[in-house]
Amino acid sequence: MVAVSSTACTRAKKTREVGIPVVDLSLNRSIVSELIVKACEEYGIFKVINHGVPWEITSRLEAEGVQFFGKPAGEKRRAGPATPFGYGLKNIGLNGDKGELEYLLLHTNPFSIAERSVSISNDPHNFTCAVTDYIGAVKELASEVLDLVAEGLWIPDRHALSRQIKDVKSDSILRFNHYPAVKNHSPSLKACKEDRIGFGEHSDPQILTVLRSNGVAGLEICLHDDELWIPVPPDPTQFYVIIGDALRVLTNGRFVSARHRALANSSRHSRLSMMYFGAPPLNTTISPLPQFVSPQNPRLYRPFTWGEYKKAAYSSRLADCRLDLFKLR
Ligand code: GA4
Repeated sequence: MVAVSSTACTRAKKTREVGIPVVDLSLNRSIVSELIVKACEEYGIFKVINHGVPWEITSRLEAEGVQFFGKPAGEKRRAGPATPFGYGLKNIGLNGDKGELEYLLLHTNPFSIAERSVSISNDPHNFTCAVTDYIGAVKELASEVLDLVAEGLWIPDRHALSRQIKDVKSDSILRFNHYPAVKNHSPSLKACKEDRIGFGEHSDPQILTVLRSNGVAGLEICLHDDELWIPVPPDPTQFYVIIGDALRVLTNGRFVSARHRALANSSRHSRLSMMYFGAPPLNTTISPLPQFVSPQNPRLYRPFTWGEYKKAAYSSRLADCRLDLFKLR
């Protein structure tokens, strides 16, 4: 089904109604691993249900986010500016990208969370616990997904991928994005929503992202480089897994790292999303795994360390195709 919409204040914009794959983690393991591999090859994103992350852990972290973003602007600024960690308002990254949002970016290192929590919350201990519990639970989910990926791809070492994000020196990140509600909600504002970007088009540099949002829409993905943006329906009780550039490289391009964006909010309600970005330690080499390289499938990327890739990411603009810098052909 194809739905093409245009509004008075935008160029014609195409959207297509496509179902994002849904993977039920409670099903038979070999079926699940096959479904995940297929979703990673065709979409680079899928929804997981029966994921095992307790609702209390998610809702407690969401409450911390709501509390923080509800504070007066001056208080929030105490946790910023984001360089790249901390509180950010409209400025994204270090090279001039902007979006209609505010955010909190945290490294998942426990010491770093405890240190930052002091400028974020009036009850730093509670904040630190909520963040730590959530990271523990989504890291577990991400690791399980990576083990299933390894099984589905017949990677001999079934923990080769999950080990990278479980490492104590892992460079994983937690992000809250807050897209404020639209005040004086009017039909004309709604009509213009497609002109306004909350968080611009990009692919995530890491291995994989576990995304959870409240019930407000906004996330879209672009499939097969074809300019069609597909809305990702919000589902507060479930998680979306998004494949990052590092996993694309490890599979020598067999998996796609989904390009996605968030539209600016056009709702009376705030949109709050929480993303865990699973990454290896900085000195880890990212290189296509041997079983994905053959005379028929020559190596597509030169080896690089995660630290090198991160540096390239922070020297680029959000929409840049950073992986091109590491391509061999
Ligand atoms: C995209 C994924 C994560 O949100 C993020 C982003 C980071 C940032 O906002 O600081 C980047 C962006 C992200 C990729 C290119 C660079 C770095 C902004 C930007 C312009 C935290 C990440 O790791 O890369």
